[in-house]
Amino acid sequence: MKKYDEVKKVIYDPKSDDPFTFSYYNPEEVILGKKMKDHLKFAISYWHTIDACGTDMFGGDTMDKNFGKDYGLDRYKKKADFAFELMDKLQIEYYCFHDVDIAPVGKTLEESMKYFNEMVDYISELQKKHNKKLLWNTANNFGDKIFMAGAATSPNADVFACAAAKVKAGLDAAKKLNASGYVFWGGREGYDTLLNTDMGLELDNLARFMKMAVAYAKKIGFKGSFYIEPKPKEPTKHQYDFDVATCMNFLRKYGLEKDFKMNIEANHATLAGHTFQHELYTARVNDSFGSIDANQGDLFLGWDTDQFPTNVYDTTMCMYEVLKAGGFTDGGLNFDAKTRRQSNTFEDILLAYIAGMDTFALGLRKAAELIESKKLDSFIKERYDSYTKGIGKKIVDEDTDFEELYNYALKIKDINVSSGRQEYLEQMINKVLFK
Ligand code: XLS
Ligand code: CA
Ligand code: CA
Repeated sequence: MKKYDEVKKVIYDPKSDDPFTFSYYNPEEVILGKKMKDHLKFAISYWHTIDACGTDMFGGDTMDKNFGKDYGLDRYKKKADFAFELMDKLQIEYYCFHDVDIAPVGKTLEESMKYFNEMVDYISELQKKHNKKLLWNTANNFGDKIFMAGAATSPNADVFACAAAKVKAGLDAAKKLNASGYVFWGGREGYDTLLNTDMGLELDNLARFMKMAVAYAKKIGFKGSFYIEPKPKEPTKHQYDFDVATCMNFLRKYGLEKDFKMNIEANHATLAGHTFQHELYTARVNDSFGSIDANQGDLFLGWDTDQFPTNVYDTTMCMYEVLKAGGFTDGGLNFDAKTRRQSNTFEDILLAYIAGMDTFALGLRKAAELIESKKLDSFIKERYDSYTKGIGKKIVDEDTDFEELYNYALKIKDINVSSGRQEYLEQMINKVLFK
């Protein structure tokens, strides 16, 4: 197998046995009127790819991503160089980061901001040189011990202020780097026990925080999308942004539903007891589909393992939803995924991204086939046909009431609910996937 440095650029070559080629991802190929690269809008996650070294609860690093012996800013500059070279190799156009991913943390908040701003300038140059774009950035408002009881939902107002300072700096960076979006993932915004929690105040404060972020973005002219990223648990026992439906309820309560779209992560969907498709569909019917964190969990473990996506069934149904939602606008597919602890070489990073990108490319091809065949659409249309005429049409048109329905129902002679044909439909999907 080739060494990392020997792989200059991963290209589409479906007939090749070389594992450092794409078998399904052909960036310029047009599918349903759009190039694959524009359908998929792949991004690398800086935290997993550039920083994470394999540490888990039971053991330390299995990989070295220090890039030499330098400390401080020099090391972070080398990391950034590596990130942009990796994107070139993989033909990936976008990236995503938390503030602490790209710059060292200082002894004070002021020092951290200085490092952060210097690295934003450095990355801004790399972005131009390599012709890359920032899909979204965010603040790590959960790692430091001051955030142990939350950030915007902390019982301590000084913590709220520090969190706000970090998001302000992040929005300034988003504006400077021309990001397409900014993400709010709840971090430690949740609770472990209600015995010490004022849930009403915490939720009100979270909304106040988000309103201030929206106002500041407007003030500085940041035009990207704001996303909220649902997750049911981890790190707290109960997160306030549990799933898409819970987030929608929160946003609507505080009048924020026009300002935020959803960034939906596959592994978070399954942690919430939903399928990935359920979360995407819920966002679509609530006009809140925004962006995707592409990964997969391990259902046997039940925690947030952030694995690279290799399940074609899931990526097919995901891309089906993306196509149904009209495709990405500001959003994209961020690989919020890390190589397994035992996949600890730089070659593994390339192989993991190739697997993830190809799995999504294959999913896109299959989803396009499903859409073009119209089989699912016409089955569903027929199943709900009773709402297109007679009393059903009156229900849909809101042109009836309980009295009319009472009189109507009493006269019905025979009700025949048609078969749901689940097995037939599952077999139909298999034929599209495996023929
Ligand atoms: C953690 C989240 C996080 C967000 C960004 O589980 O996935 O990485 O995507 O803060
Ligand atoms: Ca995520
Ligand atoms: Ca995750």
